[in-house]
Amino acid sequence: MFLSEEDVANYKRDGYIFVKDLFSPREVEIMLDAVENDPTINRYLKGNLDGGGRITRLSIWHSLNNDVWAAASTHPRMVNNVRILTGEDVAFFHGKVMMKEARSGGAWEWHQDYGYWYDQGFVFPRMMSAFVALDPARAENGCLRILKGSHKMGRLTHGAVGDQTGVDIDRLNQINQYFEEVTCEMTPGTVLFFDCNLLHTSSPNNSDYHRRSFIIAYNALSNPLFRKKKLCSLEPCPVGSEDSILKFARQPETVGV
Ligand SMILES: O=C(O)CCC(=O)C(=O)O
Repeated sequence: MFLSEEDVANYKRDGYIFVKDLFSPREVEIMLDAVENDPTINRYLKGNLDGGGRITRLSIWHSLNNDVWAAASTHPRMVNNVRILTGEDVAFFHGKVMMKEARSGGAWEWHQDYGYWYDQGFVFPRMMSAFVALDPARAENGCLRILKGSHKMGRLTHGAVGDQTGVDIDRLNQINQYFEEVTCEMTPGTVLFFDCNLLHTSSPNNSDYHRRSFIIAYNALSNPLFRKKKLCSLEPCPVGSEDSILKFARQPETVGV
């Protein structure tokens, strides 16, 4: 479950790496149960309009609480891989559950995460996201699409698109010919680790299938924040136990028939 030197080299070259089945079906089942029943989700829920006027719903928080989301964010399979890819210790920045419900979930415009985070005062782009598929993610239900290697351009200019922050579309139309577009179809439990300057987007979900995911953002400990309001922890992300997610099971294990 831990990434090799070759994986790290591929991540640096491409700006992303998939780890298939990083979380087990049972761990995913517990997280999906929490999407539907954990009050944290409703407490931090908000809706943003995409460029086409559709709502993208997400729930986002900036601290580790006593819940399954903290267990997943601090899980050794997660934190140790983020440390391996970053090459140093990391802090937890935020966690968010992306809803992308069947027939209603809106799009995410082309952007780099550092297009958002730069303005929050992070000095260097030493940051990454770990995208955990909770439902099967496919082209038809609006899975993530990325431009392989685009992180190497550094941060591009971003502006407002609906309620979102999107990359300058004229520039995108000029540069996209230089990169391969990868459609990130993922099975539940698979994790996509990606660099904060990797360009990515997703289409609306017009299908009959939800495409929910949990995304955790981490910041390298060596990356200072110059704003007084510190949205990100400055401490090393704690590392939990191997069975930490299972402790949040509310229901008996589903027995296959
Ligand atoms: O979940 C998605 O479709 C897009 C998410 C995204 O772009 C982000 O969190 O930066």
